[in-house]
Amino acid sequence: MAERLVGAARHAALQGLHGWSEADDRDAIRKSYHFSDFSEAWAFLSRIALAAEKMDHHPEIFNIYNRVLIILSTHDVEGVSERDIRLAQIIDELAPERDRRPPTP
Ligand code: H2B
Repeated sequence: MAERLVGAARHAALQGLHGWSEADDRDAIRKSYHFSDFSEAWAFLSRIALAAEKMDHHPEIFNIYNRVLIILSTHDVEGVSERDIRLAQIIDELAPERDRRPPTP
């Protein structure tokens, strides 16, 4: 059974991630990505899907064309657990360079 991450352990876990932030409206973490087109965005999502199935932990995914928003939480604890941190790390490894918007000219 997962445990909800709180206090110092939660702080340390979030510090170890790259570009993830706390959701405003609930206990969850979120990160947005920006790709060059829909095809690249969907390839990323396909890889996330395989990783999520493998660990039996599934992100909330929102996609508009080349933009992707991922939200992670653990239903059982109604909050963030180590499982979310692990999946966030895996997702970061899948697209390390794609988490920022390209600079505007
Ligand atoms: N995904 C997420 N994000 N949170 C969960 O608590 C969760 C999940 N639970 N995927 C899993 C599946 C659970 O429902 C199954 C029964 O293992």
